[in-house]
Amino acid sequence: MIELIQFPWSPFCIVQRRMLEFSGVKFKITDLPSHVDRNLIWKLTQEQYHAVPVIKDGSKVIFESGDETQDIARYIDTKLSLDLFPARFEGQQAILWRYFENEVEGVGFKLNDIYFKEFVIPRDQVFFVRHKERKFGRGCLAQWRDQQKNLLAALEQKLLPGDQMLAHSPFLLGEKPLFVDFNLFGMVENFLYSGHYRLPKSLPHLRRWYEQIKTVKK
Ligand SMILES: N[C@@H](CCC(=O)N[C@@H](CS)C(=O)NCC(=O)O)C(=O)O
Repeated sequence: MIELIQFPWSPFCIVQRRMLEFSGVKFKITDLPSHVDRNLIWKLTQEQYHAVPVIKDGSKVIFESGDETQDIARYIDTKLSLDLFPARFEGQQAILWRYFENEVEGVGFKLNDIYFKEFVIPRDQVFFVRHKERKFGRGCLAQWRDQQKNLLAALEQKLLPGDQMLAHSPFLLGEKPLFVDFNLFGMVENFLYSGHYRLPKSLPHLRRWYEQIKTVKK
């Protein structure tokens, strides 16, 4: 059975989790015991990787080989014959998922992180703050809280092209979901994780798509 090692709120983990649910296959979810303790994946990947997601499938362990790869998604796609990476859409998908993972995720995670005390266990909160401040500077979480309105407006703008695409088809690139639909779902679901937000009313097509991609089955 495929095992997904994850954090429940991680955008990149949500992508893989939703793809596995979509496939209908039985799979196991293992949450890392804490934000700090990466020993499970460090051991599984023979000391090559400490981020999530990681997939274990029998004796195979799959994790991203680079910053711009989709190794796990492609593995799940091939193994479970999902056809989420058809050759004719390869270029369009490559452009879209980079936009979603950089532009959309880059704003969405800050809006969710503002509420980190509600989903990071107390023992880990200092490490969570340290992790963020090492990357984004001292006081970054308080700054994001102060900038919440502007960040929400920025996210709405970043999501607008998706809404415009979805005005013409049920899924981003046509009649059926492709990898980019799951990818955008992961970024959006991370933004919504705290439960403090809804998708903007100004993006009706995206809101309709969200309800579909959240539950769609192969
Ligand atoms: N490009 C990778 C990104 C993975 C990633 O950034 N994972 C985050 C969680 S959302 C992580 O584990 N970062 C390392 C850390 O938090 O120490 C992917 O698509 O899987």
